[in-house]
Amino acid sequence: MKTREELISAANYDESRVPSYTLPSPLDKADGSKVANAFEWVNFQRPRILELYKNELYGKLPPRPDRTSFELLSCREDALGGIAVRKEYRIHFEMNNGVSHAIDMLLYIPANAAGPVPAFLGLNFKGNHAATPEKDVLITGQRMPGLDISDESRGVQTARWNFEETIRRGYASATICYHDIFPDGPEHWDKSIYRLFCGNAAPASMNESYSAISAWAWGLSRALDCLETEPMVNAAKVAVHGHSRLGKSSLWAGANDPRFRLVISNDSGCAGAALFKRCYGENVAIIKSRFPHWFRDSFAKYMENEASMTFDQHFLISLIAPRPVCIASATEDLWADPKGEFLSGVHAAEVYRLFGVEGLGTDVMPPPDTPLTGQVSYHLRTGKHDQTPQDWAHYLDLADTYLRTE
Ligand code: GTR
Repeated sequence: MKTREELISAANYDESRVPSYTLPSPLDKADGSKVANAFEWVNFQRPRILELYKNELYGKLPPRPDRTSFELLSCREDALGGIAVRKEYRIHFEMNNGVSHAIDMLLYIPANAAGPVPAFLGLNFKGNHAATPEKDVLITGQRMPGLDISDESRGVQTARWNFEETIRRGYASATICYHDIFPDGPEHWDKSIYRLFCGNAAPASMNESYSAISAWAWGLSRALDCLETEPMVNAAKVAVHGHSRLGKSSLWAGANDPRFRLVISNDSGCAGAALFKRCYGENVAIIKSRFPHWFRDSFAKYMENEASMTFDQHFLISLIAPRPVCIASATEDLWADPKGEFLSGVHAAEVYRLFGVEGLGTDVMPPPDTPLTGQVSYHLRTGKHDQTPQDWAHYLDLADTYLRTE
């Protein structure tokens, strides 16, 4: 086996060196026949593929805790210069074994809303306080050793969150720091929500069946539970979104929890929207050796062995059908393989068609900055690996289409 550094320096960025591969179809059944209709998909094939993903890639999702409660920690009626109501919720999890865990959610809601509004929900990398320009938001992310939670870290990711524009367009927007659910490191199982289920000290051996990505997806569903209790939010109209590793998590959350009405993957790359079998940019050997805890241990068998996979990431996109899904890439983000991200949308079409829904409607990649809008949508932004106001403009347009109608 090559070292991690050797694997990274051998990553392929040359389209002519993409290995030839045959993509399996999500409609192929174990007995060799094909899924014929939406009924068969929903009742037999979809559960089988979801199980396959739990076994081969992301692991299981933990159950709901014994008790969950929502504490309103703060409410400001004059947030973001008066355009928003700002709430901070603490979501408490308690178990009969005495273990508890809590995560804090920051929520902005348009101040002038006439009734419950649709919402965006996503995890953040650096703490709720880093996502907002407002300096009096609670510091979060403390569970992650070494994360900068000083006052200097306030507001450093404001551009990535774009709260003001989202509010102006009539949407609520909520976020939680992902480290509060599972601090992002292979040695942090015992600080993660998995403690709840293990009488406090979750051992790293849990990686045999579970993963950090499953914990983050689980956390998104628990945040949605909280939004369901918030009278100013229409929790039946929530878009789950995420950037990069958090885009992998939003796809997995959308696959598991059908309450998410729109699922957005921003530059999610390898083990997100990108096809594994292209082996372009980041690949299984690189990602599993750098971030072993993101996936269950059994995923290691595909290191330098993508050809043996009986599935690829268009299966993951298919698990979201027929709900709208958006795949976004950036031109300079070759590590994430924009073309591979696009192709998983293309190849999910046969499942969307079972529901009478046209997928991407083309297999030709659009030029940069000309989004394809549809129930499966694709957007290639000029620029780097990031989630920018330009990406948000596209997501807000999609929300106007898919979260405003019945
Ligand atoms: C990288 C990783 C990517 C992506 C990214 C991120 O180091 O290789 O798969 O997840 O991190 O999350 O920013």
